[in-house]
Amino acid sequence: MEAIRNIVVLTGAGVSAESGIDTFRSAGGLWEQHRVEDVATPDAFARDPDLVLRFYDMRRAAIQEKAPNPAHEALARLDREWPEKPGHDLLIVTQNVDDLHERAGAGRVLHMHGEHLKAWCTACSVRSPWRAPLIDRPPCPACGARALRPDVVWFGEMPYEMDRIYAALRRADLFVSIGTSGAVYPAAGFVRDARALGIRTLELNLERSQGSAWFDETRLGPAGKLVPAWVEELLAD
Ligand code: BJW
Repeated sequence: MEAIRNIVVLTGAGVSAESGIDTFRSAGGLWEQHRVEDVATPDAFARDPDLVLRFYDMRRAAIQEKAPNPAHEALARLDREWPEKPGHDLLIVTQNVDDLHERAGAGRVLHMHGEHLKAWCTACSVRSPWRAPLIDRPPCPACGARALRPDVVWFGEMPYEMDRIYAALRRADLFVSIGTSGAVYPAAGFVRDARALGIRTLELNLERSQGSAWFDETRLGPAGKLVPAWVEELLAD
């Protein structure tokens, strides 16, 4: 087997589950009787902004009470110990909008679905660090307009930094998907993109994801156990 030099890791809500953050499709995927697909859309925000802002205010407050778990810590270890030099790299692409990868110490993290701890001004387009509620329509720190929205990617919007993700995939020789159901595109399609590029693919998840059949290998179990074991194995090689 050829040596691994370039790794793209994709993480989803399952990585943060053991930190006490609910996944999207657990408990029937409902929040106060609303499906995530009915709250996380530009149309929902236009129709009922208070409902959507309340949903995000609650989750922004909740993540600030949570701590990274052994899966985040193992990926931070990989980030520290995996060399960054020509022809050798790592990119952790996360669909998660929490900051637990960063709080565990990982640096090479790309938030393709945005971040809870940022607000985006729809008047001036500036994104500002944000920890407080948005429900009272606070002014934008940059322009003063009361036009802030959560800086997250809703259904129908373009995920962030897709060019950088596809460029990393083209260079990669290993694609690892951790704790994601494979229900939401374009992330759900990365495994097929990786296969088409001839990249080895590995899935670490509690149960088989929707795209499981596309992976060369699947390991089933909690991320807090599987990820430290996989990182140990990779660094020992
Ligand atoms: C554990 C565990 C433990 C539990 N250990 N594991 C028809 C067909 C195909 C596509 C479409 C379609 N109609 C519309 C679309 C496109 C749409 C889409 O995919 N819809 C689907 C519902 C079909 N996608 C979009 O609109 C995206 N934009 C787009 O496509 O733009 C056009 C484009 C074209 C071409 C290239 C590029 C772009 C935007 C998607 C935005 C998603 N936004 C959300 C909300 C973010 C803000 C917020 O947090 O509120 O992102 S939705 C939600 O789902 C969130 C997540 O990041 C995302 C993925 O969820 P994830 O992480 O997989 O969580 P779960 O809950 O689904 O799964 C958890 C997994 O963990 C499970 O498998 C568990 O078993 C496991 N697990 N505990 C390990 N302890």
